[in-house]
Amino acid sequence: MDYQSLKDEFKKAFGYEGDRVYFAPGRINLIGEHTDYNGGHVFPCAITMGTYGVYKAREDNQVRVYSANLPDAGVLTFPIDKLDFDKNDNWDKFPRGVMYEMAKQGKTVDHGFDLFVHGDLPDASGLSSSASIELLIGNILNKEFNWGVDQLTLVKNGQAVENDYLGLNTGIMDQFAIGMGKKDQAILLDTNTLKYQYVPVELGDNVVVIMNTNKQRQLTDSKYNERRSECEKAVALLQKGGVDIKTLGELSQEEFDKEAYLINDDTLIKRARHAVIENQRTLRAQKALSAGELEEFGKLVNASHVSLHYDYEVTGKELDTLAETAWKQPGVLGARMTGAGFGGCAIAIVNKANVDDFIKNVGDVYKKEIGYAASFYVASIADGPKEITA
Ligand code: GAF
Repeated sequence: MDYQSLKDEFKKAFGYEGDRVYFAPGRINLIGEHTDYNGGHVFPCAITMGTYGVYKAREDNQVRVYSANLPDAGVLTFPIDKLDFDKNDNWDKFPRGVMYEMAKQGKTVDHGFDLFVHGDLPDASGLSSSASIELLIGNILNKEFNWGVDQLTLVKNGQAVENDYLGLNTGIMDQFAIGMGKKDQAILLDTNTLKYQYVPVELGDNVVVIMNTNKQRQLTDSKYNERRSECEKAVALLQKGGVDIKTLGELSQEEFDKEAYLINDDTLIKRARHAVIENQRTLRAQKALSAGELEEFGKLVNASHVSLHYDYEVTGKELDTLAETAWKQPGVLGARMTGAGFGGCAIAIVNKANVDDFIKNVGDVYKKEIGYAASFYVASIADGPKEITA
């Protein structure tokens, strides 16, 4: 989306010119799924698809927001000092939540503003449209109101919006990937310590293809919270048996195999096994990628999907159809679901020469098996939030 058309859209929504244009990316996760709330490693990157925002200060105390993605909601208005969570809120829960959580740190606004947003991330697709809007708004307000806070503060604030304001027990991966994103780099993040390193994504003749199931999101939030509490129960049982850990990310596979009997519940053992082995697999995958061992990297990506299918049980027919069909195509190094699962998107690493056939073949099989079409996009790995100029 270009600068001028965003400014034009602002004018159409509010009837006068907006001032500045900003952008925050979405994200894909290469590997390390459902490890971030288990103290493990994740390996995501920001992408060029994301959310744009056009800002204009107001002289009164009203905030007015309009989303081109949700035109039926119209212009939503709230005063700068009425930020409490209201379950009837529309998408303005995001600006209100960002402002509510930042106010806890003394970062407030002293006048209202108009904000137009337009995202090119497919809605509820597992590419983190929520974290994208949280970081977009955090960065806009940081700049416009001279808060002077660093990106990590805005990242943690985005997570606080999810956890404390909206009541979703997500980890920090999405906000971190978006806030700290760097062009052509993935981020290996240790969610226990928040230590991280940038890792060049050098895939040779291959590209990352995003495959969207287009599945309507159902029960994702409650299932997500259920998985998280299953892992917490497994940790509590290990602790009760004398294992000295706070999170599953602290265990090696050997240690886990030795102590798993203490969990004494088949479902909880499976959940914990995924979290432990996926964490180790993520470290191996980063090493393989950095060493240029792309086939090994692809195999680990596939193994991640298998574990998310059998042990974590968050894939479902749509994501399985995409990944399993992708594995059979020529020129494919690996494929797996990305994000929370239960729908949303998968990724595949595909040789450039095979991409057109890949999209056609996987698309045909998906339509036949599932009854509606999947969508495909070639991903480009992008920088984090920024201001856009003409
Ligand atoms: C969602 C969450 F928001 C992340 O924190 C992470 O847990 C992911 O699901 C699964 O890896 O995107």
